[in-house]
Amino acid sequence: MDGRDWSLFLQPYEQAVEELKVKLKTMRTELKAREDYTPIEFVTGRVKRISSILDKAKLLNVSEDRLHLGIEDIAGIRIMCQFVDDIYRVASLIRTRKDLKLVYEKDYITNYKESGYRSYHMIIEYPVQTALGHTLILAEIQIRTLAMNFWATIEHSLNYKYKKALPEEVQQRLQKAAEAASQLDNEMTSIRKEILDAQTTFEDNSNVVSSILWGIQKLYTFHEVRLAAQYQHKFNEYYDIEDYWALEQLSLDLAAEIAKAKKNHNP
Ligand code: 0O2
Ligand code: 0O2
Repeated sequence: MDGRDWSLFLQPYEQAVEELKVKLKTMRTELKAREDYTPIEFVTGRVKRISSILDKAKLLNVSEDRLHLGIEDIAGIRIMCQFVDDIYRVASLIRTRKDLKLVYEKDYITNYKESGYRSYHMIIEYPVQTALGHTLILAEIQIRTLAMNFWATIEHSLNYKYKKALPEEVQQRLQKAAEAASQLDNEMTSIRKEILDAQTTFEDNSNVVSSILWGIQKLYTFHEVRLAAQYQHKFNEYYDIEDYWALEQLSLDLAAEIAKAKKNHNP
């Protein structure tokens, strides 16, 4: 090991992690305020421990004078999302930012690792202003769902405990558990889709109801009292049994009647 001043070497990484955490947490707050829903659940970050940096350098054959180039996750940011779709939304928001530069991306969701690991990784170049001037560092942003994070956190701690030599049988069970976590994510996505569809249907239904009631009012203004009463009667009948298909037809017929009445009224 050289006589490197580690606290000086790690300082820009510490600063980058702090800055990126603030920026991404702000993005979360901003999206929540603007859209009432945020694709970001929570953000964490860390600077890799010196022992972990040295272990990885040894594993990847990176010499000590090239750590800043060869180890891309000395600064690590992790973004947790509720749904898989949110991960891609967050990735595209990060891609458009002007305060960082994307170096490359790894989609370990579509191409999950043999271990079962799933996450979306973005390696970025980030400018840091230190007391000594401007410097560029590499950082890794991991984007994952809560289920992916649950799995990765436990798998990481088990691997740590067994010093990365997990018995074959345990590895297989972890692969199965990762599959189950992925199925959970898929199920949550489909439940969410159904809720969103139900919301749209609810809005469509209430639009049909208000358009019929407005139309009946309009018939009265054209003195089509009998017709208006007939439509009111049909509306009551369909509304009572919640037949929205019939209400939609009624709304179309009513629009045609109004057009006719308008013509008769102003020939
Ligand atoms: P917050 O917002 O800082 O309070 P190591 O395994 O040695 O590389 P270490 O030191 O064991 O990492 O990490 P630790 O202490 O388990 O976690 C520190 C924080 O960073 C945790 O969040 C982790 O969720 C997160 N984290 C850990 N490893 C990584 C990583 O490789 N990449 C990224 N991007 N984040 C990581 P806090 O403490 O709630 O965060
Ligand atoms: P730590 O302790 O979290 O910092 P590779 O050569 O493919 O093995 P590489 O090139 O370093 O890995 O990058 P990759 O594949 O993008 O992985 C970087 C980080 O992703 C890891 O950092 C982990 O945080 C996470 N990761 C990747 N694979 C797994 C896995 O199978 N299980 C878990 N729990 N996390 C994984 P480190 O430095 O390995 O670990």
